[in-house]
Amino acid sequence: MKFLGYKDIEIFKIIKKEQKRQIENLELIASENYVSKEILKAQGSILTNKYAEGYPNKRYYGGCFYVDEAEMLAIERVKELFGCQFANVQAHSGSGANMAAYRAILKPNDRILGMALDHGGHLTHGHKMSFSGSDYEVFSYGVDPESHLIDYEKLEELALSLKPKMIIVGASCYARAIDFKKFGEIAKKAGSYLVADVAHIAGLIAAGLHDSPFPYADIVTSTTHKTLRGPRGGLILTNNPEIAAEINKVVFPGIQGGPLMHTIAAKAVCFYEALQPEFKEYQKNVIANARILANEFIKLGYSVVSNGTDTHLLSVDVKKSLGMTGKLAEKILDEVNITVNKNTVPNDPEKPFVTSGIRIGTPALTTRGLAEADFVKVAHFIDRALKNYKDENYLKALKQEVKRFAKEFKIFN
Ligand code: DSN
Repeated sequence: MKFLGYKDIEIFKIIKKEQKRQIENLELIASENYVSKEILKAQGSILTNKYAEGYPNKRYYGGCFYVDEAEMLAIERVKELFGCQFANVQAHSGSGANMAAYRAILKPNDRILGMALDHGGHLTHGHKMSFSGSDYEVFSYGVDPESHLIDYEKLEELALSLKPKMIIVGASCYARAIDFKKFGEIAKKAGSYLVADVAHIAGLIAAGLHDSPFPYADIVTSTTHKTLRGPRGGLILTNNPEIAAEINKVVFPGIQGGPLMHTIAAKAVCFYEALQPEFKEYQKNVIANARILANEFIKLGYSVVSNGTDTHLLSVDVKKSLGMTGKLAEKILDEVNITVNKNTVPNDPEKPFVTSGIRIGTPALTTRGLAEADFVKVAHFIDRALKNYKDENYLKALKQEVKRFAKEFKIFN
């Protein structure tokens, strides 16, 4: 392939290789997706040239009329999507959105209660290696060791005895529906703010297929690139005007400078797409496909965390099932063009870089048009790779089989 007209051939060759990988691999990372051509176009647009520190109609730069229109459109659309009154769409990422949410309602060293990382929580929910673990006094809740469901009774006990200033609900590896109403009741009894980080399930909520954290949460944060299928970025929502004003101050000038206007325009396209009826059909398929995948793994004798899923992801305990680590399973699957990530399982004896499990999500492949019968095939590809990994020739042949299968599905439809 010649790169006619390109000066920086090195980087465009790398992009081409990544494009090939995305076409020839089965992408099962639960937090990834394939965006539409229109989102790519907005993200790659000349809006990247514009500085716009501040907010629409209150900027520190001239020439912001058109980017103001883009940001206001993004705000109106996301408010409609999640049924709330205030939105900040400038957060560059989910972690930044969480930092802004916390700073809007907490002071340094305030007490917070979040889900433990090895139970499915997120680094920014109080892990000691993240800003959240060093800026605040952190306690954690988790899941029941048998059912792997959030232990609401224990959570309530902890909340009532600790009286944290904030409880954070949300997870990056929890396959079951979250009871936001119950979290709201517990937070109210404990006198705590409730922040919901819905990054993983935002698309399901937007489609009405998972309960909304509103009206229970004081603040809702999310990324825009997972089930929501938008550009890489963050957002923050609330119904409280005082908290909204604080959030805006914390995002800019508190922790960020100029907003990424090209990304904000791409977020507006994402919210437009998520408001269309087809988006609900897509999310229904995401859940149906995750269910079929979980059932197939159970039929094949695997130990699936929480014994199934209500969402877009599932977690397979490969240590319990096959005696191998999540790290090894991820590597074997990489060799046959199947992309997953190693992930801790509840009370994992292994470190987060090794783990006993793999996390598998259906958003990206559902976007490519795989249906339930295709996901049964995907489960069998994974099973065959993990059970035959010592046979190099077997893996080589399987890789070709997976590649042929993947190429049947376009990344743009
Ligand atoms: N890294 C994201 C995920 O994969 O779930 C969470 O930030």
